Amino acid sequence: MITPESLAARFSVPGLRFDTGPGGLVRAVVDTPLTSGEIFLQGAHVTAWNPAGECAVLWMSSASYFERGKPIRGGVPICFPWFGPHPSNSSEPAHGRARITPWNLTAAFPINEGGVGLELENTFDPFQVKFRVEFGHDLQMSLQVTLSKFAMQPEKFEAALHTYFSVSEIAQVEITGLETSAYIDKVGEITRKPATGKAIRFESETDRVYLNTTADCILTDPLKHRKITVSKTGSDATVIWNPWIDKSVRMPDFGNDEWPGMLCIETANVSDNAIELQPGQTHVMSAQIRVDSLTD
Ligand code: TA6
Repeated sequence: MITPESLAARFSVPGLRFDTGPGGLVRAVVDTPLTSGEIFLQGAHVTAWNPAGECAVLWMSSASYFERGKPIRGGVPICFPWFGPHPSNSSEPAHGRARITPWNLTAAFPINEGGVGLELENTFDPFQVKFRVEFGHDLQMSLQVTLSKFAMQPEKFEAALHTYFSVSEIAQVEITGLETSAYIDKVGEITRKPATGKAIRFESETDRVYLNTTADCILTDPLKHRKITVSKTGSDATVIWNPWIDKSVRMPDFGNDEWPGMLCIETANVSDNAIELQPGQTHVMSAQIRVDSLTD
């Protein structure tokens, strides 16, 4: 049985402790002069990260489940080995099994001047998966996927770091970086649309899969006097989502009035950009999140 005590006995790093969070789910908590954060073993799910002096960067729903086998709403859900509904079996969970399964903590270590890094591992046959997170002045995450060398054939997977960001007011923010990317619009009938040539602003439900893009995304939030840069490697798709009013009401683990305070910028390989591995081959997708003050 994995308990906070058994983890504390194995992993001793300045600024790192373990406790039992809501729903009895075990989590690691980081608190140093440089940064704070938390990650649940279930789903290897980052639920908080704040560089020193910054208000909450990641968004969490006040209505989130914290139950074994149910996804946590907010932070950084890991969608793997498929994205969205299972392609052929509706009884499978949306966004794959990774985010609702306990992961094994395999390493914890200090980074730079007061950060903390953790590595977690899991197996979703025929894939072995490692998730590495570094809580520091920036938030760095990487998802390493290896197809078992005993696999009998190449296998495809989809993955997303489904990051929820806290924003001042959805109508007051914009996202730049995707102006030249075509996208799949998932609101209503799923359609492929050309690049808009413009920054993304939110006026209604928005659910877009931008394809063939390695671009940084910049979320500018004037009322919070900050911009958040999401950089990535090993990712060719970016998903942008805000549920707006009606979809929020349909989600029991999402407060009806929470939609103006959040949006998702998801570092992904999905749809046309799904990854195919040969037996024994490894792929790494990473995301780096940085917060800068807006000079007035
Ligand atoms: O990434 C956007 C999306 O695929 C939306 O379609 C919406 O379903 C969202 O993910 C949340 O999915 P979840 O299964 O966590 O409710």
